[in-house]
Amino acid sequence: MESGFPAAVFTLLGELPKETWCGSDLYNLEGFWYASSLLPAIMAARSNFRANDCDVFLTSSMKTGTTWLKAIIPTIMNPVGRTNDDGHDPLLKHHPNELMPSLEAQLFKENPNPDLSDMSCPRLFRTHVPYHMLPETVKNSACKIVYITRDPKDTFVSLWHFFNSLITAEGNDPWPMNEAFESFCRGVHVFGPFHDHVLGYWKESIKRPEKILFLRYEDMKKDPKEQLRKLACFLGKPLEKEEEVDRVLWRCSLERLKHLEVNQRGVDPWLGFDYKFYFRRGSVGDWKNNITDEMKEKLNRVTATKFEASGLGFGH
Ligand code: PAP
Repeated sequence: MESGFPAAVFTLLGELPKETWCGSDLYNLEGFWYASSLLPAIMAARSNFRANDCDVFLTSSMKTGTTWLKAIIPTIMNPVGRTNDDGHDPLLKHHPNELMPSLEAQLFKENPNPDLSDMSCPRLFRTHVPYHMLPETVKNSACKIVYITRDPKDTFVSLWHFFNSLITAEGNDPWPMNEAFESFCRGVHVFGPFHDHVLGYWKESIKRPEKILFLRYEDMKKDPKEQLRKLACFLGKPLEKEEEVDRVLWRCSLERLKHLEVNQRGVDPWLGFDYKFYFRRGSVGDWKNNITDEMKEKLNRVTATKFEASGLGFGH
């Protein structure tokens, strides 16, 4: 166990509901499931992180297109990203995870009170925690929150591929897809339930659209230029010229990032995951190649029930 975290955190872990998921333990705190390795950091960040008005937070449930935005947001915010100086593009040497550090998986993972004083404005962060679990100053300061979500069927398929790749790369047996699917439908998965996660941010984004920008992966794929312009305006960095829009999209494209050496050979130093597993097909409707009609119907029913009356929906 990490030193520096209050003993009460570890006592609490022992008292929380627990389920085994993909070979490890998840704990349920206030209705959401968390990996034991991240929960102390999540709780420390919630208590100790202080937001600045200039901060930008990228938030998401897992596997909804976060890595795309982890590349796009720093590219928009960083002056180098807006010039034609491709040689100094930070993405050449850094996986997008390194450009938008995670509160729980990086900054607070080893230390409940990290010194962030050397980070300059605008500070860029990401987190997978649900809305209610965000540090209070993130919710109440003027910092911006960008949320991305995706059709739950494609999210599930992406999640299964990612974790299945990780465990099989370590020589373990594949993760049975049926088992993963049943857990997902019950909301038992890391940072789940997916639908409650989406609803939390969706409701806030309706109340405070100037504070939270709610994006969908499908819209990004369908009309990336329009979505990029909307995002850039929201962040106060409008992209005026067509060529700037094209450059940002090219720099952050899956095809480009997937083939960069850093992403083919690198390993996430905080989580130990191969960077290559963050880049796969990146298509809309890949669930059709992976799940049965019966599974589709079941997950669509869960989605319809959960999102009923919310105004949220995903194509069937
Ligand atoms: P994370 O939650 O662990 O950060 P996240 O990036 O949200 O993962 O999800 C990975 C998905 O985004 C993958 O989808 P797939 O499994 O359906 O293929 C991955 O391919 C896709 N992805 C990663 N980078 C990009 C990108 N630059 N453009 C479009 N899609 C991307």
